[in-house]
This record gives sequence, C-alpha cells and structure tokens, in this order.
Amino acid sequence: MANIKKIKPFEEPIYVARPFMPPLDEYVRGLEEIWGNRWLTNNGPVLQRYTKEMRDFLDLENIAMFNNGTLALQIGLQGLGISGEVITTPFSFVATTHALHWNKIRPVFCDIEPDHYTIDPEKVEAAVTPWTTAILAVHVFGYPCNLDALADIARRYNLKLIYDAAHAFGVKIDGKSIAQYGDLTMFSFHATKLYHSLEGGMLTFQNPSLKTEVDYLKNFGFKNEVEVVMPGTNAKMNEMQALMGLTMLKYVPQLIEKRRAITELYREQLQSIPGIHLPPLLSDEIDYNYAYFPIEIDEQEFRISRDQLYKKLKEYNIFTRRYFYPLICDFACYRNVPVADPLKTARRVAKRILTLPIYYDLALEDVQKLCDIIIEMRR
Ligand code: T4K
Repeated sequence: MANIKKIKPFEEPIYVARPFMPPLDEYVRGLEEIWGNRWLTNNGPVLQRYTKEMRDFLDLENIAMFNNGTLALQIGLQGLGISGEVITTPFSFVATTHALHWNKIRPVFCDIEPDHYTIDPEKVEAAVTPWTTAILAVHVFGYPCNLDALADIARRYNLKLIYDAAHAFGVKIDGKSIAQYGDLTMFSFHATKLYHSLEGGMLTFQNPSLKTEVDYLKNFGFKNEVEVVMPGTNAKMNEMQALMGLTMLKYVPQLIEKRRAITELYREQLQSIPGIHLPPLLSDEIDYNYAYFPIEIDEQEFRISRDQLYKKLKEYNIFTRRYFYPLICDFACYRNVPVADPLKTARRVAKRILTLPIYYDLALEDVQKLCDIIIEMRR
C-alpha cells in the first residue's frame, strides 16, 4: 500500500448506484398535463400511455404495472396460485424471499453457479419434492439464468417457472427480451436501477388470463364499483411514476451504452490484478444491460479482505456495496428455514463479493481513479 495516500479522496461521494434523471423540462411538460387533468392515480391516462409504449418496447402483450417490484412479485405469485414449496436462491435481495413469505409459501434455498451467481439447475432438480410448485429464479445483476435447463426441469416436474428480473430490464437473448421467458417475470423500476420510474414494478407473463387477476389484486379486488371479487391490496402505479417511466424509456439504449463503457474500463483495469476475480464474459447471444459490476476478492491473493477493501474505499468517499451479503437464509427471519444443501458456492461468493459503482453520470475518469485506488490498495 505504498503510494495509496498520494491519491486524494473523491470530493463528492461516489455511490454504488445513482438514478439517471432525464431532462427536467421533459418531465415538467408531463407534469403540466397531470396538473391540468387532475388525474393522479388509479389507471390514469399517463399510465395507460406508458403501458402501451412498454408493450411496444418489449414486443410483448401481457404486462401489468405496479408501484414497486416487491408487490408486483407478491401479486404475481398469488395470481398464479402458487403454494407449498418454491425453490429459490439465497443470493438475492431479500424481497425475493419476502414475496414468498407474504404468500405463505415455504422457500427452499438452493445453491448458485460460480460464474454468474444464478441458481444452479442441478441443485434445483435435486431439491424438488412432492410439495414443490414452482421455481423462483433471479437474473441476478442482470445475468440471465440458465433458461433452457430451468425450463426443462419446470416442464418435467410440472412446476411454474418464475423469474425475478429486478436487475434485468433491457437484457435480450437472441434479440428477444428476457421478459418473454418463464411463466411470469418481475422487473423493478426502483430509483437505483438502470431504468426507473422513481419506484415501480412490472410483471410480464405468458397466460393472458392472468392479466385480469393481477389487475384485480393490485386494486383491492375491485371488479367494478360494487363488486369485490378477491381480497386484493393496493399496488397501483401512480401518474408521477408512470410519467418518469415513460420519459425515461427512450434513453434506455444510451443508458446501457454508457454502462457498457464503464464495465469495459473496469474489466480492462482490473482483470489482471491478482486476487480480483471478474465474472466471465457472457455468451454472444446475450445483449447484457450492465446493471451491476460485481467483483470477487480473494483475500489471500489480494492481501486484504473484501471487508477491509469495502471499508478503505469509504475513506476515499467511495461507497461500494456487498450485494448480496448476508445471504437471505442468514437473515434472522429466515434462519430457521431448513436448508438441505450446504450452499457452498453461495456462501463463498457472499464472503467475497463487492459491487462497484456503476451509473450513467459516473465519469470514465472517475472509474479510472477508482481502479487506481483499488490497485494501489493491494501493493
Ligand atoms: N428483487 C431483487 C433481486 C431486487 O434487487 C430488488 C430490489 C427487488 C426484488 C425489489 O424491488 P423493489 O420493490 O425495490 O422495486 C436497493 C434498492 O432499494 C432495491 O430496489 C434494490 N433491489 C436493491 C438491490 O438495492 P438498498 O437498501 O441497497 O438501497 P439504498 O437506499 O442503500 O441505495 C443504494 C445507493 O443508491 C445509495 O447508497 C445511494 C444511491 N441512491 C439511492 C436512492 C434510493 C441514490 O443515489 N438515490 C436514491 O434515490 O436497496
């Protein structure tokens, strides 16, 4: 660590994520319309326009919008009538498992693959029991799950296949949106995501009859003014959220392109540093969205631990995150869930993972400086 003090800390904090803000005048123009028509929520005109544009964007008919991704997933599970046990990953944001819990479904945690941290299909198959009704897999960091293998298991055991694609907006496989895979997919449009609607969520699904069900569920179960057909909740997207989502949509290619440039610079600078392990490049058929930039720190080789690096970076005003540590199964509320699998890979990754800052407004010079700081720390 000889020269480390030569590099000055960043003057402004560098966070792991920062929302892209579209030109204010574009949002204000939309706000003027909302002010004028005094329609703020409950399937207003902006949401209707947004939903239509999103359908075109994804080339997908069956979509439903929500006020956040967590409620979208909860409602999706309920709409599909999932019960009993669901096989899922412990290496995700805790909301993935919470959505099961709120539906009184037992999570069955199984291990992940070492390269891109998605659920390991072999472990999924080994975890199937007579009570299993579905697989809830996560395209973690936007890395697509092993779609074919999971679809094959789901078909053979007659399970529903549900994807938490909170990180995967904009990802395509063979030119087709990742939204088109599985029975049901949830996206998060939270402020920290590459594309956002302030907060927001979306479900995409194969079976068109699910649309009516989830629309009832997100609006208290109302069928019309006088009929409530199920005990729904309130998970509607409001007009300000819809306006942000609508305003942002045309910027998606530009947002992804900037993140690609940041990712390339990180890779170029960090790939040969002993003790830093980068996920392998994705195969050619995948158009990635560069949602996150995770690295793994091997304490022996890097000479300081992941946690020491995380702390030291803060001294430089750099706020990385240990997504996803602790594993979900290690949080107090899930610690008593029986885990048959030792979760060897997930446990190793959770100890070593660090996600570095990546967002549209992050200057490449700052990425370079950040890499210099990391590299100097090993010396
Ligand atoms: N499934 C998965 C796999 C998910 O990752 C998530 C959410 C969900 C489901 C649930 O979707 P939602 O219900 O949220 O739509 C953040 C986000 O709040 C959460 O949406 C996200 N995953 C998770 C991975 O990250 P925290 O607790 O780490 O957020 P926070 O507030 O510490 O923000 C991180 C950094 O972002 C801050 O250090 C600064 C920056 N930031 C944050 C906000 C909110 C800003 O610059 N501006 C902001 O407005 O969870």
